[in-house]
Formats: sequence, C-alpha cells, structure tokens
Amino acid sequence: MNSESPLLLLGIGTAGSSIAGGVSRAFGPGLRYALLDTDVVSSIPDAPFILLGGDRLSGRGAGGDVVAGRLAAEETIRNLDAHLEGVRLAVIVTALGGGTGGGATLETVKHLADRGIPAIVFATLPFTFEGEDRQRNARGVMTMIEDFASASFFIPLDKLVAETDSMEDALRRAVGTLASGITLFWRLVEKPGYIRLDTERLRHLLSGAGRGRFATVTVQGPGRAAEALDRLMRSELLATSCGPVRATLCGILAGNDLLLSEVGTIADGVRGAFGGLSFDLATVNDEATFSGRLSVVVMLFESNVRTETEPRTGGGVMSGRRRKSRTALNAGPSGRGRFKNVEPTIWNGEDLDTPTFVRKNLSLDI
Ligand SMILES: Nc1nc2c(ncn2[C@@H]2O[C@H](COP(=O)(O)OP(=O)(O)O)[C@@H](O)[C@H]2O)c(=O)[nH]1
Ligand SMILES: [Mg+2]
Repeated sequence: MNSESPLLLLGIGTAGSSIAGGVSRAFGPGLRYALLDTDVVSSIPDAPFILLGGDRLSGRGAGGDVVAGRLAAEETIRNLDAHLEGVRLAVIVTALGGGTGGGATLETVKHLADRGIPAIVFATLPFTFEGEDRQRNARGVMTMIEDFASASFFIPLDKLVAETDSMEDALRRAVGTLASGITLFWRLVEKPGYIRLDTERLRHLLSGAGRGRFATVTVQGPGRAAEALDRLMRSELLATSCGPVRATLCGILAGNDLLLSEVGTIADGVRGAFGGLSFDLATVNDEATFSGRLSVVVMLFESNVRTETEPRTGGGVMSGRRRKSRTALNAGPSGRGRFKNVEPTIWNGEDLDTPTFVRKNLSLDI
C-alpha cells in the first residue's frame, strides 16, 4: 500500500470491493486503496476497510435497499477522512443494482467533492437476467452520481461477458475484465512514460468530463498495433452509436520495444475512428510488466468539457453535469489545473502551455 500516492482507489459495495481487490492483486504493491461496504464480508486482510452504517446495519449489508445504503453512508462516510491525506483524485469502482453500491456511491462522491477531491466513477450496470427492478434501481442512481462525479463510466455487465459463459464464469469474467481494465488505467497514471499522464494532468483533463465510455485491449506479436486498433473499433464498450464523442483520451502501454510507428498507428486510428474535438495521448514504457505486449486504454467523453472552477459550496470540485459553461478538454486558457493562477504564455497568438501536438493538431505518425 502506498499511502503517499495522490491517487486513491475506492471499492464500494460487495461487487465493487471485489473488483477493487482484483485491481490491487493485479497491480501489486504500491496501489493506494480502501474498501467501503455495509457488509463485513468485503473486508480482506491488509486492505483498509470502512464499515458503513455500523449501528444501523450491524455489518450485515443493505439488503438490496438503495435508501438503506445511502443512509448508512451518510452516517459513517466521515470515517473515510482518515484515508484522504494528500489525495488529489479518487477513482471509485462499484456495481449498481444492489443497495450499497447504489446508495453509498452517491454519498461518497458528494463527500469527496465537499473536500475538494474529484472522483472518477467506474460503475457496472446489472445483467439483463437480473431483472427490471435492479435495472431500474441502477438507472435511478446513475444520473445522480453523474451530477457529482467528475467523470463516470457506466459499464453494462452484459457487455463484459460472452453469451456462452455459464453464470459463474460470467461473473468471474466480468470482475476480471473490469479489474484488469482499471489496472491498466492505474499503470498509465502511476508509471513513467514519454508522454506522461500523472494524477494532476488526469485531474485537469477529466474535470467535468461527464459520462464516458471505457475500453482496453492487450495484444502481442506481429501487427499488434493494427490488431489493437481493430479490436477497439469493434468493441461494444466504445460503440459510436451511443452518442457523439467530444473528447478522447488514449493511453498506450508497452515495454521498451514500443515503436513510434505503433504509437502513430494507434493514435491516428483512434482519433480517426472515434473523432472528437479534442484528443489526448499518453504512453507508458514498462518493460517489466509489458515485455512484448502492447495495451491500449481508450476513454471517450460526450462532453467536451473542462470549465473554470465551478462555484460550489465546500470543495469547489467540478462535476459531470452540473457546470453551466463548458470548454474543450485539452489545456486551454481556462481550467489550467495547477497553472490556474499563472498567466498563460502567449506567443504569436498561441498559448504555449497547451501541448504542441494539440496546438498544431499534429499526428504522431512517422
Ligand atoms: N461482476 C460481478 N457482479 C456482481 C457480483 N455479484 C453481484 N454483482 C453485480 O453487482 C450488483 C450489486 O450487487 P452487490 O455488490 O452484491 O450489492 P451491494 O453490495 O449492495 O452493492 C448486482 O446487481 C450485480 O449486477 C459478482 O460476483 N460479480
Ligand atoms: Mg452487499
């Protein structure tokens, strides 16, 4: 556990905690995280665990009741504060449909916002076979979460599994797929690369990004860049039919053998396939983890997004849908993250603090 990291992962509810545990196991030492649940079943050795609704629910869970989950969180979410020292950005993983993920996530995001900590939410939506009640329950909280989160990804569990999976395999595969996707995202932010995406840049980029789509692929062998691109373009999780794309974030992770031409192929391909007014690229070179393999993380956003600091009571964190005015995702003269109190560096009418490849609309193809 790295209690120094400015990036904190929170698993909420039983399935959310299980996915967060999977991310921690896959990432290895150095991941800063905590689990929150109304049910003691989610507590695991060596992971900080916050029991929500202690007196009210006695550690037995919210019984699928969103209101119970929400009240439990309201009463006990302040216990999270002991884990927030130095945190600049929280990533929440949860499963909507039950009581705790559904109820406590909203309270957690609000609590973080009041402390000036923006949250990115990854939330699964119930399988169709779980029935209309759970679907309705999940839909009901989605928009409320969006109102307070910086960016949110709602991932239908149906899209993470194969039709031929048995029920048990389906659950295992869904947890595994999401956990490995979030692990890649974590590596993108925590590991060094030639084009860096650190917590501050991510915080800046995703401020008010709103609802997004998220997918990852991992490939190896000859033609791996083209194959990664092909799989991303066919991914149901990124389906362009889901609405216009205004902003794209693309991360490429590989070992020391990552070629510039591969970066160009993927960056150009993703930009060409998904469009958007703004495009951000990050790379990670981590030979120990990716030797021979190449992974790509793509995030698409429907809002093009980042605003001046939104006046809010409490922390002043910008949220997904609550802003009045919006600006482009890439660094512009407003919403400049850690440079927000600094005069822009204008030269020949261009803002030099905006990355060159963005200002010039350059592709990285060679
Ligand atoms: N991927 C996965 N999803 C699960 C699992 N168990 C439950 N879910 C999903 O998570 C939703 C919430 O269930 P659960 O986490 O048990 O509820 P909570 O603890 O009250 O938040 C369910 O509606 C399912 O869609 C699991 O083992 N794996
Ligand atoms: Mg539970």
